[in-house]
Amino acid sequence: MDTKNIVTAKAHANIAIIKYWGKLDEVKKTPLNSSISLTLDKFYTITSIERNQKLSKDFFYLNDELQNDNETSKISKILDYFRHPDEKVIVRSHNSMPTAAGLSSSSSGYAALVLCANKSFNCNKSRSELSYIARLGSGSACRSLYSPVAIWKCDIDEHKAIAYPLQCNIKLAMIIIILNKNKKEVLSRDGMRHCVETSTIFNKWVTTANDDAAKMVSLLQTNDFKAIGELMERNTLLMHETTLHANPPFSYLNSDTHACLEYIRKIRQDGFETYFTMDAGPNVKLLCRESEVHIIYKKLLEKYDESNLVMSHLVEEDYD
Ligand code: 2P0
Repeated sequence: MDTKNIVTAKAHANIAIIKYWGKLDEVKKTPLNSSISLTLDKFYTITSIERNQKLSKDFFYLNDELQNDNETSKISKILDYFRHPDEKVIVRSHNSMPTAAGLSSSSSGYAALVLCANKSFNCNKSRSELSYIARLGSGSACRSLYSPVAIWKCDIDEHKAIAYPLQCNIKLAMIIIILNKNKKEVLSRDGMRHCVETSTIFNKWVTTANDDAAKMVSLLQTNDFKAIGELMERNTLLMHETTLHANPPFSYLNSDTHACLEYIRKIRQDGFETYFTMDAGPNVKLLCRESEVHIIYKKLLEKYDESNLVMSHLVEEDYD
């Protein structure tokens, strides 16, 4: 009998245009607000699972580096939704982007893991079940099961939320400006919890973000790029403001981020219509109309080195 087999799956990272920031339930990762994201073709994780009956524990390699017990146990907990717990495996994941630098590698990581486990253990789980399990690893991962645009819709009265693809009538793309490839100092999970617990403007954030998500759903049906971009920027800046009103306050953004935002505002006045967003790190992501992304990329080359810019289109898969 063959004791060894390997299967592989790929999933893409997503960048939120309306941010998920705050949980009602830390274990189920029920969000306090709805979020909306774009699934990017250039940022992805490829994961393989090797089933081998001779193993007595799980092994997890990330970018060829063996991970410690703590990191491996996070993966094992997700695999337990698919397998008999006695069955141990070797998981190998490769990210196309720097890990843990606010470039959403955890979203594609957990999405690739559930897709791969579903195949490896012949589970036949539906995409919405996979999305739910991925979210238990990392909240934003539930959106990476859908493309090109996903919503993670929150029903706060029912204490639940589900992700699904969102209708979008405008062609969008993103340019990532990598200002810092290092691991972030405050993990998004810790920063989020700290803001929920101490930020004096957190209630305002939750109410506004839920309103923003509803508005964005409508705007994505239109061709009003200016309104989409401005709403994304307002939502981003309010999310980052919650960190400044936490106790103690902190920020994911640095002086390079602020200089970049100033530059973006300036080129926008010159007719390069692009809007910024930032996550749990200093890097800046720019929203562009797909038809203008090359012109904006070329403009950015006047200020940034090619090695720090990534132009990304959206993943065009269509899911049932
Ligand atoms: C987002 N972020 O919507 C927001 C914006 C960061 C800023 O989702 O604790 O790694 O695993 O649920 O998904 C990053 O947080 O957090 C994130 P957990 P996750 O993309």
